[in-house]
Amino acid sequence: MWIEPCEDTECFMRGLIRRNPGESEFHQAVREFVETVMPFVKANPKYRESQILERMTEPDRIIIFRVPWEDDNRNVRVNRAWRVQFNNSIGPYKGGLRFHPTVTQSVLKFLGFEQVFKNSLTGLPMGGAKGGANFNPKGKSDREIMRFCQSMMIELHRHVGEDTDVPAGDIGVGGREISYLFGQYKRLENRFVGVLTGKGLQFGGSLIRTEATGYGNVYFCENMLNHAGDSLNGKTVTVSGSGNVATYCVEKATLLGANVVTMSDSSGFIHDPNGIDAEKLAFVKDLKEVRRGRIHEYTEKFSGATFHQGTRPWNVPCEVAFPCATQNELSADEARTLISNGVKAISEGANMPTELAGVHEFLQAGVLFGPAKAANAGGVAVSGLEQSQNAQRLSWSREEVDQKLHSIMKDIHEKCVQYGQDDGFVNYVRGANIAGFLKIADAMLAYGNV
Ligand code: NDP
Ligand code: 2IT
Repeated sequence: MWIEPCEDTECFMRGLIRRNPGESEFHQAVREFVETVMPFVKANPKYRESQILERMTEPDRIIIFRVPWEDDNRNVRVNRAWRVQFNNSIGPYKGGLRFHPTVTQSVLKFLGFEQVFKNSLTGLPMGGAKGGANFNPKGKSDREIMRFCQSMMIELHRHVGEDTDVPAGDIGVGGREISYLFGQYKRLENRFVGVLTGKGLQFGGSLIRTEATGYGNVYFCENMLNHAGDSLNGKTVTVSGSGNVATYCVEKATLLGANVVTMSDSSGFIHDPNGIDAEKLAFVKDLKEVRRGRIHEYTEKFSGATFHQGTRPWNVPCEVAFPCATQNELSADEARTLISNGVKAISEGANMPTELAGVHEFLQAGVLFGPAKAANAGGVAVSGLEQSQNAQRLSWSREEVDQKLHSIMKDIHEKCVQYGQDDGFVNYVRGANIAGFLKIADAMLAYGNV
């Protein structure tokens, strides 16, 4: 008997939810994808009849393990860690590690799923994965972080490798954590290879990797605005977050002539109508990276700025918004507020920061909306360039890497336009999803029933 594959999103989602109960973030990421890709699959029998969407939404494997470690008071502590190896059709698994108390299997599955198509869009040979632990790095000493990373790598090293799976940073995992993880991998394997990206410059890291996600997001946004006959120059801009992605997004937007007026952390946001210039941003970098302080301290240093506890920056009028903190940090109500305040473009630095109903609001209102898998692909793209440099045992100059990042973001923009153009309006969500899908789907079909 021939089993008819689902031909509409609701039918498909019923099955997915039944197979993955309770995983709301994963359901959300898949729904956003399937809404735009299903009509394309339906129109192309080779994809539909091979159950390609059913296969693509099932990870290759998930590794779950215990991470025991000792805190500074010699208490034994235990966390849970995962590596979701989602799809390696077009290259070794690649994607970040997140350390945050909200990490669950659902969160890592949504991130791994997005990573597959994001990596495909970069044009580089990278499969998709994500990992992390429900470990809270806040308030931990450097030595506690070191012990945690070393313990995590004792298990993780069996599952990763330069041609197998190459992790990198994400929320709560930056240069310090990557260094501890890399050092431990090297001890365990007695091999010096590019098994992680985002490494220190002394041991195989790439110039511009630290800046790449934030810079790439701004390049993508500038591409969207230029395509619509506009630019960032002179625009009032809001940014959320004050971590790696937010910091370099603020830096590049300011360099392109924008006036960035907000940054945030999980306790609230600061509003500085005079703009967060290079000097103020240097203060934020030191505050968050070195002193590991809170964003409200900004207002003690710079007069004219205000702190808004427990709220997000989306009620501040702006022409361009860059959500760069975390998933679901911009609701449908906040989307409507941004639209009524005249927002022209949204470019997602974080992964899935906009609730799905908010995405629909922006698209209906004709706002330029750069979805995460396109807009924040610059980070993993430069990770891919770090892998190439490691494989060659060479280091490229800052200018060379930045120029490559520029052209990758431009190519991604062009792919989105190619598949998302609709009577003059570009639906970047559809464009990114279909362009990302095609390369993976064609590889999977070539491999047969995998
Ligand atoms: P960081 O850890 O450097 O910074 C995270 C920032 O977001 C901090 O300001 C943090 O505030 C805030 N934040 C984190 N969780 C929450 C939460 N639950 N509610 C409110 N605020 C929160 O991470 P990154 O800058 O690296 O990552 C930010 C986003 O960008 C994530 O969605 C990540 O997946 C995505 N991304 C990162 C890439 C990279 O290369 N690093 C590449 C592509 C995407 P606080 O200090 O209070 O915790
Ligand atoms: O979400 C992401 O793309 C990242 N956290 C970066 C992944 C990477 O491998 O550089």
